[in-house]
Amino acid sequence: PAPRTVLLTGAAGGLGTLMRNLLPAFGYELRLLDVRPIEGDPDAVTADLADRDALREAVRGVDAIIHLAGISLEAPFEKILQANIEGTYNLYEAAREEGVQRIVFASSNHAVGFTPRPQGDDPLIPIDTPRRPDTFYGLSKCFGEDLAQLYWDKYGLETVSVRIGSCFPQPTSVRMLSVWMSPADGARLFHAALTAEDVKHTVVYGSSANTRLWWDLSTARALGYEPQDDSEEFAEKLIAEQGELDPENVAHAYLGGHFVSDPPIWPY
Ligand code: NAI
Ligand code: 15L
Repeated sequence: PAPRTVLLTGAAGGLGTLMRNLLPAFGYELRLLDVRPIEGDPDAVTADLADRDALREAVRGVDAIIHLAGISLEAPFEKILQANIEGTYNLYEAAREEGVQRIVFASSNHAVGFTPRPQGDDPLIPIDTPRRPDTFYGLSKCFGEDLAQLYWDKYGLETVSVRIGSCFPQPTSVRMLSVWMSPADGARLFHAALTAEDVKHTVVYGSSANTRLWWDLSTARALGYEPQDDSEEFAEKLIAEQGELDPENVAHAYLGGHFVSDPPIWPY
């Protein structure tokens, strides 16, 4: 049967807020979790991914989990280790112990961020391109994908790992014209990932049907995902403001954009 009750971790964040507004229309009952309190939902769970007892209670009885919680940008390794690596492990253990059948894992394009972006007539980047994380953050997403594979092979717990591009209300850079996923397409993709049959561990790129797309959406489409949006309507304005991507600029040369070259700035 299709999942109905879904735990949404990271529900207070940017993507979590978009999804908690969009996913109920697909028929889901969401249980929300975040380390930050969520106003307006008295049933929301305020808990850290480090709190194993709280996770076990939060996953009990849900049909599936959308796992968004964690640090979403580069940060010191120790912080990434705790929130993204140990935190994701703790969540998978809780899911295994409580018999949850499926997780949709928010991976990231930064798991393959050091892959040169296609230029000219280059082919789209396939889903099985070697992983080339561009940050400790991207490395933690590689860990999450491998953890998902292990829990499928060993325990039969299914995951769809979504290497999200940039999911924001609108694209705000020329790079995002290639990697943008509209919130509406994000909800469509999460719905497909929750309902497709027999996914085992499937890895997909998450973006809209952008004219300037850099990667291959076929594994996402195989789940039943049909993107409806294209960033091209924003292209003229963004290119007028920012110029075309410069192949000589290292921050424009790879899938991960400026993540490959940013000096370490630690926001946390
Ligand atoms: P965000 O930073 O706005 O939200 C993350 C949420 O996780 C925050 O509300 C934060 O309080 C919570 N969180 C952090 N550490 C936690 C912990 N130890 N325990 C419980 N909650 C914790 O990030 P955003 O943009 O909403 O991204 C959500 C997920 O999607 C992240 O895993 C991110 O890596 C991934 N992603 C997002 C992309 C995007 O375009 N928004 C692109 C690629 C991946
Ligand atoms: C990510 O993984 C980040 O979580 C998000 O904030 C964006 O920076 C996105 O990648 C991106 O590559 O634009």
